[in-house]
Amino acid sequence: MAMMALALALGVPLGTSAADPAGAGELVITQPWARASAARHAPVAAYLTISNLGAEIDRLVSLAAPVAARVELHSHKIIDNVVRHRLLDAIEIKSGENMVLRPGEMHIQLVGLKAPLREGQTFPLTLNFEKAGSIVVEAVVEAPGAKRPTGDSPSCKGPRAGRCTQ
Ligand SMILES: [Cu+2]
Repeated sequence: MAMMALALALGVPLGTSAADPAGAGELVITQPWARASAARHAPVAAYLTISNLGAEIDRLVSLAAPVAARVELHSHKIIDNVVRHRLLDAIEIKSGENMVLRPGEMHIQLVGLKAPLREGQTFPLTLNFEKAGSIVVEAVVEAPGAKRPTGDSPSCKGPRAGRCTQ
């Protein structure tokens, strides 16, 4: 109890502890959002920003969402006027870096949607990092062609944040 009171007094989030190894991963995920489905079976892209406040590099190695059969990391390049998406194994986030996934660049692809995503709904998206472990964020669905999120989406702080909506 005394420990909890101390943690609250210091503003330390519960669920993390002072005993955690320093620099083992301090990742902040902000503004997770996705585009609504344009057609019933079309894949949908999702975007977010990963900030590495820790002292060490970390890697986003896989993702999952209950709304889709598969969640992939893609690069986005235009070659001979054709948009090419390439599957990435992982994304590295260096210490102090903000990795921004946004339309026309690196993105998350939701493949095999179980139902079309509708503007205004939210869904949990799990990011699995090599060092920080799993972080679950609640992604907000924006209009089909949206270029950016309309409002402040919920964000989540690692390394062991679990499911969070604040
Ligand atoms: Cu893609």
